[in-house]
Amino acid sequence: MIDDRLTAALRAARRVVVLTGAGMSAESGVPTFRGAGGLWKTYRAEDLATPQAFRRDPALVWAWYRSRQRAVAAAAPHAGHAALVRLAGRVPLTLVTQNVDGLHQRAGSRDVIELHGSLWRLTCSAGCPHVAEARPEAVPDDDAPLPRCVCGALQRPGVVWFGEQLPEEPVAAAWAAAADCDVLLSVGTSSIVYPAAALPSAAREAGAVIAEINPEPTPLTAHAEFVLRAPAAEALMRLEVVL
Ligand code: BV8
Repeated sequence: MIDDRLTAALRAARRVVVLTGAGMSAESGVPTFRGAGGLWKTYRAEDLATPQAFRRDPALVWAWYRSRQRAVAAAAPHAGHAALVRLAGRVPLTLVTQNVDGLHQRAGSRDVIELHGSLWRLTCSAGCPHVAEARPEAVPDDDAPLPRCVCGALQRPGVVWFGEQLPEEPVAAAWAAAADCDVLLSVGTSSIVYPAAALPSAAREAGAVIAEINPEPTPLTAHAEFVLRAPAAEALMRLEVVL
């Protein structure tokens, strides 16, 4: 299952970047965006994950994010998250995630680079610097009053919506790591949302080899030297065995 050349590349790596997507959370029971039963199957991204959607109907957008907060609060990190924590003790690993659910951190991963923000962060829709943290044990009901910032404006989910710039610091850290890595491991992402989907190209340009863990092919597959056609937990635990 694990190509010896991948094992050798990981063992010799000065730095390994792991990029995760919603598929990394799937085995925790958190629905992906585009897969069967995915979130975008029920809703259209542009109807919910955009500033326009929030301006148009903040109550609908908050209801969607509150339902996702409840789903994540009820979920637990799986064996793949735990394997990744242990792998970080064996190889110099930088973890970059597109996920906003915080499951990597709950599993014990540290210094997680969150490209798309966090489901648990509340920021000000009017742009003031006040940031608050949502409490997983106390997610408000869908019809509860919408949260307000200390400045009086509505608070919004602290995630990156379509059409919004990604936060500068995480992007700079992720691209610096990709430019300096020997292996980039893409786990559980459809590799279609940019600029995150461009991170593997930055690693390849710097001479890294690409490995993809995904039960399905993606646009990255053709550019990956190694493809582990398996769910994240199984593949990451197999990697842990050989490293
Ligand atoms: C930007 C946070 C530019 C919110 C997300 C038209 C208008 C506007 C923008 C665009 C446009 N056309 C293109 C764009 C750019 C756009 C984009 O890329 N769109 C795509 C759809 C084409 N990008 C943006 O808008 C970005 N910003 O470009 O700004 C700009 C420039 C100047 C000035 C201003 C702005 C912002 C993108 C971030 C959007 N936010 N999420 C929230 O969570 O609600 S995106 C959302 O999709 C997730 O965050 C996730 O990160 C991302 C990608 O999804 P995946 O993680 O890959 O999940 P997916 O369901 O797609 O795939 C799951 C995979 O897992 C599958 O492959 C499946 O096979 C696999 N899997 C399933 N089970 C398992 C598994 N793998 C392993 N194990 C398993 N068990």
